[in-house]
Amino acid sequence: MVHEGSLHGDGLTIGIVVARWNSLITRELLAGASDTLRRHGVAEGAIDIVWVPGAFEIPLAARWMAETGRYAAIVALGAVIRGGTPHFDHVANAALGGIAAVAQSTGVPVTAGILTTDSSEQALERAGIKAGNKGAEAAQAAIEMATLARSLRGQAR
Ligand code: INI
Repeated sequence: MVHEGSLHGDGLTIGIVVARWNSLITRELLAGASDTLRRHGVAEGAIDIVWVPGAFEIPLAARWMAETGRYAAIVALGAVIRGGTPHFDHVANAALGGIAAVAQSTGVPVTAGILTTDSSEQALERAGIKAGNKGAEAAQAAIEMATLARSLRGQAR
């Protein structure tokens, strides 16, 4: 038997955690994520948005959200830019490693819409200007993982 998630978001409640740092870019990621969720059937009232100061704070807020039991999946949005960040590697690793740890330990999918780029220009390109929108991709992945979880957990042994 083959299991895979669907892109039907109806009935799902999805959390979005988004960093204010580089908000010119993260607002575009948020727009892409929200639009994708709605276009795949997630109800407007079933999307909660949580703002945090920076990407470093995303994992803790994602954990608090996961622990409520309210969300089928959580979308993490941020932009860590090497040019402007002497401690780029630490912030990027803490954010990405942190959300992976939250997903693993809580069982709630947390998908990665966190850009890690060399420049603001590259980040903007990946936030909808030219090379896709990483927020939209992460939103789609959240629906796929939430529906996959539903499918797998619904299976009897
Ligand atoms: N946070 C980001 O989300 N992106 C960045 O590029 C960034 N830079 O450049 O430092 C950044 N720093 C803030 C960090 O995430 C924390 O909010 C801060 O250190 C307070 O804990």
